Amino acid sequence: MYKKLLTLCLLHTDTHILLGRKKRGVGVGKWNGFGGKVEQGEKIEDAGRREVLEEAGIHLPDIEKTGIIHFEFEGSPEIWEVHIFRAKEFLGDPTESEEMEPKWFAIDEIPFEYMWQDDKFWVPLFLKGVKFKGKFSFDSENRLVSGGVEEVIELED
Ligand code: 6OG
Repeated sequence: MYKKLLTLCLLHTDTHILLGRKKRGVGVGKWNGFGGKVEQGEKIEDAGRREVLEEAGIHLPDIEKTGIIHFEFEGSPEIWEVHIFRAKEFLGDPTESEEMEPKWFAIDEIPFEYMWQDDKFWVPLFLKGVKFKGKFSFDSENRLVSGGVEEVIELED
């Protein structure tokens, strides 16, 4: 098993979150936050801000880490460690890219049936404003097999 570091950033206002519909690659067609792989030598937070700029054309002056989730996929030797960030301040308007079609969703209209199956477990904690850690296992067809999240006081960098 080896670990791959990824980021996932959600813009969050008092009433809405910004998601993007993935246009290619793993998770195509699903609504998700913005993010991707952390490059060699890059700070995790900088990787998250870079991905939001690349995928949605938005500059984030400041982001806050809210969760860390480990994902395993049946038949894969990789563990994906995804660092989840909240951005409350942002510069620019969401712009469609080759990777993502962005859209604001009211907090009571989040399209969980068109998102990764783990999201309904941790997005409520994200919205509550607490920190969380979790672990989920998926089968080889990307269906959720097991896992869960819990609230924590502190997260490591
Ligand atoms: P690229 O392939 O675009 O990075 N990601 C997940 N997000 C959720 N909500 N659930 C999962 O369950 C996920 N697995 C990966 C991390 C993939 C992007 O998708 C996120 C990255 O932001 C399995 O480089």
